[in-house]
Amino acid sequence: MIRAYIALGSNLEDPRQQVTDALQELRAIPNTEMLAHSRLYRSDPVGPPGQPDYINAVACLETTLEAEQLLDALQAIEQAHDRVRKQHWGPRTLDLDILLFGDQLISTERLTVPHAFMSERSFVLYPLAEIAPELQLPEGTDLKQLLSQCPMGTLEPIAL
Ligand code: A4P
Ligand code: MG
Repeated sequence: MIRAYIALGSNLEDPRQQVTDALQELRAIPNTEMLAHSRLYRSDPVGPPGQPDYINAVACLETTLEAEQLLDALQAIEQAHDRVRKQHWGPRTLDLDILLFGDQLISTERLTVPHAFMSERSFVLYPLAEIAPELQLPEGTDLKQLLSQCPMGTLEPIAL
């Protein structure tokens, strides 16, 4: 059993509903159980300007899948949400990223884990801290330390 943390993000076509539906769909992944998820958060877009606000959340899964099998399942959910890949860091109906996969360090063509930008992004760190406040990253950094270096900015929890 591996504990994996998944970041959810959407800024198109009713983002709040996209993320709420995706949380249900994560529960349906085979050989996988959802242990917890954060509230939904609203944040300003990071990346190309002029795109709508994002809704973000983080979920904790327990799985017997391999990391790439979990990525397959996440990408199938993205596809089902009519995700069209256009612009890097551009708007999307649903983005599902593997933040952490146990304490594994993964660097393959398809996967970089821990996720490349997680330690700088308030929309990842604050929802993550809500469900795993004592978390330590694979290389020993405390989540609390990352939070202390990352202002919350415009990020705000929204009522479910
Ligand atoms: N890939 C590599 N590592 C991973 C991983 N740990 N988890 C590969 C998931 N996928 C991973 O992803 C491209 C490829 O990354 C996949 O095929 C997979 O094999 P993508 O989602 O199609 O492409 P992208 O949009 O260029 O990259 P990515 O990483 O999803 O973008 P980011 O960095 O997540 O940025 N602002 C706010 N406020 N909230 C947001 O959620 N999100 C982004 C997207 C930008 N600005 C944002 C937000
Ligand atoms: Mg992605």
